[in-house]
Amino acid sequence: SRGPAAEPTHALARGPVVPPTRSSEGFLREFLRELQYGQGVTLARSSPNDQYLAMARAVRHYLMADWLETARRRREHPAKMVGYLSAEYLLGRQLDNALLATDMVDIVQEALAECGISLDTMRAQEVEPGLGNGGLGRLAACFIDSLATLDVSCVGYGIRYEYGIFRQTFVDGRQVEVPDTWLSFGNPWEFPHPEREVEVNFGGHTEQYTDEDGRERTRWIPGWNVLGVPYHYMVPGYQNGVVNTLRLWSARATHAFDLQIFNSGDYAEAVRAQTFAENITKVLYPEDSTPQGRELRLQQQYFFVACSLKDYIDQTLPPDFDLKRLPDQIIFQLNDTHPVIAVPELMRLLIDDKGMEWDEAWEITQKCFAYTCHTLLPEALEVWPVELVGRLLPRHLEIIYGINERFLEQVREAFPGDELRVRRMSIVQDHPFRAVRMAHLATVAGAKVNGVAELHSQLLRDKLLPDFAQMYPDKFTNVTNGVTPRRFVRQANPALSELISEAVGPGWERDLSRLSGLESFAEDPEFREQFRQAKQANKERLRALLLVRDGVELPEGHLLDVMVKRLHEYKRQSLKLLHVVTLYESIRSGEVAAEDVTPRTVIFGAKAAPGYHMAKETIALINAVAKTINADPAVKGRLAVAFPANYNVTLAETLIPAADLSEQISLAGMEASGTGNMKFALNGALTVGTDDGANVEIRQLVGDDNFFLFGMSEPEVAALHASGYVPSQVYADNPRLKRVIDLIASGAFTDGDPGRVSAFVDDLLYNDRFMALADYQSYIDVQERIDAAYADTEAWTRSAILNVARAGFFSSDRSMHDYLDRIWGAGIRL
Ligand code: BZD
Repeated sequence: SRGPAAEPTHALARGPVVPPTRSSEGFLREFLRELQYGQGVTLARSSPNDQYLAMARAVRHYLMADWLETARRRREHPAKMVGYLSAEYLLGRQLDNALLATDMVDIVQEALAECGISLDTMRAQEVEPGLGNGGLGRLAACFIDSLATLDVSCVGYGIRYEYGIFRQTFVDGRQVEVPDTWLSFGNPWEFPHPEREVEVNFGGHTEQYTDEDGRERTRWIPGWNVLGVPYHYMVPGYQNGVVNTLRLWSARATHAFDLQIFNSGDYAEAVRAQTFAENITKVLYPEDSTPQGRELRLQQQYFFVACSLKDYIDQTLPPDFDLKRLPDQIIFQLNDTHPVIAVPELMRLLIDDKGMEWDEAWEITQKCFAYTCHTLLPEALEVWPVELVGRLLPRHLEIIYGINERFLEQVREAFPGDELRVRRMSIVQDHPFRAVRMAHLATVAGAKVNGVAELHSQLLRDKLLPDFAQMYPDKFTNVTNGVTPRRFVRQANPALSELISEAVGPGWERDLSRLSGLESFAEDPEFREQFRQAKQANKERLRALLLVRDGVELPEGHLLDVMVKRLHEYKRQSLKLLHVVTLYESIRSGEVAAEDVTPRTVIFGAKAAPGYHMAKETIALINAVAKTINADPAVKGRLAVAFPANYNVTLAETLIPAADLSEQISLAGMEASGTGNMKFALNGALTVGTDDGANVEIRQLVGDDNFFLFGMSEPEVAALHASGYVPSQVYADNPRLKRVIDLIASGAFTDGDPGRVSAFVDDLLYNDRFMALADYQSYIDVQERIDAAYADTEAWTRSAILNVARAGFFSSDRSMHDYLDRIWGAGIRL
């Protein structure tokens, strides 16, 4: 039951939630109260962490009335809701986001100044919640931001990992992972709700029984269970009075475990059980593209979707709700296949718990889910061994078989006699081992299936799931990704934001199409000068940060060439490295005079999955090359390489606004979309990129003159594959490339030790799965054009401004409108 036992008698207790006064004095009062009564310290004795926690809580007060009011409004006017199911949310720091959403920066700055505290010091205290690997997790964070800003009813469901993505350090240039202890100094942004805990079952077996009406039924007798405790996070819209909720689940041992302690007297054994339960949400898996099929990961996936469905059905819907109407109330968006086990879970709830018949349950289920695919790499598609699913979730395996049986009947009906097709499409594969193909399950169950950029959605239909596209042509659609302009322009780039506001007026943060108003300013020399000054200010801010953060001294006046993203062979950091070594070699060999070279600093940022050997070798080689080049007086002032460790959202916010050149150089047909590419364009960097993912759309919008395209197109890549690609031949035929690879192979960057580079070199020469060598010459050529283009300052600035003016499409607000139009359908109110 909720609410007080008796009607309150005092007016204060009856009244609405009163937000604190919006003034620096009002904030000061909240801050000091939190410091003294919350933290239990005086200002004089408080540490920066005390101050940060107190001020974060004080900021939170200004969102609370809106949060409660948004929840009340959504309860009283029930519109269809989006349940965003994602195993990852790469949120980034919360403080600035909250200050911006409440428009409190100036007020807070003034109040803190009265205490002798700098806002920047407070900002630096926060450890970002790194509950994601990369693009997929960051996309989820952008989407919930946009849904709040658009006042769409949405709950984000996910996992509260105790340890997020590892902190990357370098030891002798090699990546060493350190646990991310983001919770160790306290987390002022979350609200635990232990009273809303739910039970989640695992293991055991199923049995048949006959119910009172004589119907044959199945029940699941679980072997063990854990509790899920929800932690709520505020998701504020941008200065619009809306605050949605992100609900992250944390695993606890059940009370049954406590009882075992009591009964068995074996305390140590009982504590082990406790630890076992809590392991489920202990750590984020750092693999971003090669799922390892680990039992704990399937436990995580089932844990969070079981918690979320149960929470929604039992706690969010009214008690007497008729579940036939479920599709009118909610659409669960599946962020990749990670939450797909929710499909058999909903079937189980409807059939076993609510007594529905299969066909009715399936009709409902198919309307409640939609699936977003984020990859094109076949090895990234999740499959779960049947043995494992059967052991962990025996009832779900039966339901999956039931879904598959009926589905394959339909395939046979639609394509009689085509047993090969039946085997290709089956949700359960036999080879190379019996396993559940989660993407097939998602595609069969989902009302819609979408890719994340036009090209990706096309390739999804043509190459990854062609049989399904043939069978269900109307299921497939595209929604091109987007990024939130609040965090990635307004917050990350105040200098540019001010310029934009002066030029096109206020409000562009919520309607990014207004950036088109900048178009004419590209022709205005005075505006161009101001634009350059903003870029310069951002470069200086980056210089200052890297100096204290990494002890790195960036040279001044260089073209800033930035490649930041997860380390993966398909993204081709190796190709960028070949370019760096090419520049170096051409100066060293005297082929070009140092003074004729456009001064350039190349910045890398990338984490490698801890078990991904080649990716870690690449990191070591980048660091080795950087060390050699930065120490060589022959290239001093002309070429520098920096690789700050632990690239994350926080670093991105300073790095991206400072960049001149954005590296988006994946092999065409491999990068589903990319979202960093959008952030760079919106911050006035020019892109050097292949015709891949959302690069295609960026180029179409900003225009060929303002984008540096190179490399093979996807059809060309396919043709080269088909005709047989021999990288060693490319090497043999290109003297420049040969010199570069030979230099690396000689050990010139590894203290004369060729052994440390042989894995890298051999792979390029004899494997090169992602065809870096095939695109090498084209890449070198385009980089030469870039050097020349950068020398023409006015033309470069003009192009940079046009990138900003024409990139408004890449707001995640637009992505959300597209999901509403193409996937979520009517009934979701704006
Ligand atoms: O998703 C990325 C794609 O590689 C990008 O092209 C795309 O822009 C973004 C957003 O759609 N995919 C991921 O980031 N994938 C993962 O992080 C991931 C994590 C766990 C398991 C598998 C993949």
